[in-house]
Amino acid sequence: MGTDTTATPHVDAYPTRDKASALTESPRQDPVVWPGGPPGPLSPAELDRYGQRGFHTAEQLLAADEVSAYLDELHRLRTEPSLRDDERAVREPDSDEIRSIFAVHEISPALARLAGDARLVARARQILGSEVYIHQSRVNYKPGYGGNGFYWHSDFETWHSEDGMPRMRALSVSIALTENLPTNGPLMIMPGSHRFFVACPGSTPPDHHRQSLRRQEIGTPGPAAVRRLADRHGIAQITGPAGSATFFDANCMHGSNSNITPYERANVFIVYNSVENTLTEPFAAPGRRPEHIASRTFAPVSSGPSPR
Ligand code: 6CS
Ligand code: FE
Repeated sequence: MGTDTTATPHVDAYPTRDKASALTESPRQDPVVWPGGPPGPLSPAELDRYGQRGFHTAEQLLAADEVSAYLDELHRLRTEPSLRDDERAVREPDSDEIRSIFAVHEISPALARLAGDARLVARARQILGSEVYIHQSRVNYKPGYGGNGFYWHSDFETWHSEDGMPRMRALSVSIALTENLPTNGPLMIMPGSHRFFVACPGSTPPDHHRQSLRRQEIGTPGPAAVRRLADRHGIAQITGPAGSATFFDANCMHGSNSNITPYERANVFIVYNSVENTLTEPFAAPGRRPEHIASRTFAPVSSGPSPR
């Protein structure tokens, strides 16, 4: 099921980078919780709070035995010889350590089961108001003793610019497979920042992902915008026990610090996009990114066993 770009004009609702007339901040033009979705496990109050803050944490969504099995799989993948020179494995900018592995739901049958788990998919469908497909999956290893962080950014700004994602109708689920402490580089989100689109400076170089996934510069907001958002929204640290799952809107301003503690922070991220929001052509980049980063297979996820 492709996208006929001749029929639908390539309307850029969120100009940024070299398409932005000024480094402005503009109001979100899309719902956060989309209407028309199937019923699901989130209560009206939880949906309302997600709409306001841009994220929701389901504490200990996975049982301890599931966490242990998935963490073993992450450790296996990190040393898997066949991934050694695979472009889906992204290394740290200043070492040979693996920083992330993309398309893990295609590499690992165990992580494919996680990506199709009804406890995740049911919540995504409920929030996005439609069937969903997997736009991206990845493991972010943040080993102890110096695992690097991720500077402030909106995922949607990148997915819009570089992947051609038209509207804000996607979300990420960050599944903690180790305890996320205040000290070991947890995800930080500015609550409510998802309601504003921040245009970023610069223009996207060819094959930008080769740089941006190691240390992102283009596609990050300027210091004044970061200061304005932080002063207005504050910064929430997403901490919690292993097994917790945080659902966050594609446009949340978020980032994470490096991890110099001895306690690794290993999370799996699954990105669900609405089947009504499939990728077109990049809005501010010279070409498409590879499909292991931005899937162009738009078949709806068929979710697995019913939520526990
Ligand atoms: O470019 C991307 O798609 C990735 N970059 C970051 C920093 N977060 C989202 C995603 O993994
Ligand atoms: Fe991100």
